[in-house]
Amino acid sequence: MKKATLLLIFIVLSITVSWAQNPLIMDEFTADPSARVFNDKVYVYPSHDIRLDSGRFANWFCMEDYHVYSSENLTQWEDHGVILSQYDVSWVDPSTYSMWAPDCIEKNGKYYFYFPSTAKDKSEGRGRRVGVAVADSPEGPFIPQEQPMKDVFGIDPNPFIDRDGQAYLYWGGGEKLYMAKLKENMLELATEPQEVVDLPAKFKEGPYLFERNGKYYFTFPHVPETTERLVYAMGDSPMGPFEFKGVIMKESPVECWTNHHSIIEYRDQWYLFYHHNDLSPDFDKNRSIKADSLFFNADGTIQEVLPTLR
Ligand code: FUB
Repeated sequence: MKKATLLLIFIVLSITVSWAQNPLIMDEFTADPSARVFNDKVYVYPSHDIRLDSGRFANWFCMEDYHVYSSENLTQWEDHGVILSQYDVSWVDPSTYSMWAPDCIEKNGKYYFYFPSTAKDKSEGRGRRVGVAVADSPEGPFIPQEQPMKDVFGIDPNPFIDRDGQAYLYWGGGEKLYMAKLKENMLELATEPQEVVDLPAKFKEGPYLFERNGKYYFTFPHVPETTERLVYAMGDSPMGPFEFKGVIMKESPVECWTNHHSIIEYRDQWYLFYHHNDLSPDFDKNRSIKADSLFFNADGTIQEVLPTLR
């Protein structure tokens, strides 16, 4: 091969490698990445961390709006701007900063964006409600419903649509994780919330369900001792029973109390999206989203993913 050709290959490879960066977003703090494939593009719907130095929310999780990002190569991300702000949601108390981990799903050409608000809703005065905002495009504009979802109390909503078209919602936060079927309208529960049982004890949140080869993977962050690790259980139906299998990503080797993830297949490769506080080493509530390849064993179990460290 000619020297010039070799040089060209080297330059192309160098550019490709240097573009393949973690964290994915460098100019905002982002957390809780819910990745989805829409129209052959990857869209990520993260929480948008900010920081307040004083007042009731000083040095706590503070989020007031959501951006969506898209990419076709997982290295160059387009920021589509704010898709929903707490100030646009009529039932959210605007004196709070409470728009935690969201997720989005498509059904019949409509995009349903599920978001939790830890603020007390104005009608019932209860915190930890989940709202739905609807759009005609994955990039919005998302129009929020006038009221939070009935009977859903918690955080970290995760919608899933099975191959037969039945939709489900998973959520949690604390000691318990819940699931229920959704109605055809995607806005209301069709069944009573049911606890997902037979999971390890202690703190759990951020459920994320996906299907592969007829197996249903119920995945979630779990705190055995110090920080959150990502773990999973498997079952033969979207509502279990699920058998606990083990770890997808171990506890953080350096201090970041939370982790929160999603798992997608894109162009024949599976990926784990997760977060860490790479860009804010001294304050672990300003986080940054990341992604790494994920692989399965022949029996369908998941190989542990080692986080990219900076
Ligand atoms: O981002 C706020 C909370 O931290 C999320 O709801 C949890 O999953 C954890 O990542």
